[in-house]
Amino acid sequence: MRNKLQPGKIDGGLNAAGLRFGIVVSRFNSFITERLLQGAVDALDRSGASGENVDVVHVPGAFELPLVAKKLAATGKHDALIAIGCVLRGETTHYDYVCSETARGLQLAQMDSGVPVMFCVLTCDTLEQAIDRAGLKGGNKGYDAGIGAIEMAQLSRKLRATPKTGSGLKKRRK
Ligand code: INI
Repeated sequence: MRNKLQPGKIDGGLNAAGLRFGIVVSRFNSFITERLLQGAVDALDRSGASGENVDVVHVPGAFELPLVAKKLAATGKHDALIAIGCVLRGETTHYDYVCSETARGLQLAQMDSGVPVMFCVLTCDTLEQAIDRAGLKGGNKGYDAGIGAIEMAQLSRKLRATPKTGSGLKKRRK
């Protein structure tokens, strides 16, 4: 049975023209993160973004991504941010702390600021797993994050709070 009611839909499109993006990239495991960056920039470029509307900031490691994402969001210059990193499991528990704090910090940055932050941080057991996701068998997760950033940027613009009309609070004529 088909419903008679047709709900209104709010979707984010995939046209990046006129949208502004910030990309934060970790230098740690740069062999991987620079390929993810290329993928993200490729997605924005193919979707109509222009160079002057895309800022790229490098940080030492994944752990530093959240603070810079938060600071970028506070500038108010970007419609969406992309955080790029690659954490590889080592012999100690360091990996777990870096992964969890990076994810938590990036989520806090987007929730506190209201600016979408794409989580493009690979968390892999092996270098091979990371390579697969940075342009090989698993595609390029940077490209995917770029496309996601466009959709979230569009959605954010559409869902921006606007003052209600017809509230009856008209300005009194002098
Ligand atoms: N940073 C990463 O981005 N990836 C890693 O795999 C990694 N490992 O394995 O140690 C890593 N560590 C550095 C960390 O992000 C900070 O830069 C460092 O602890 C200084 O705060």
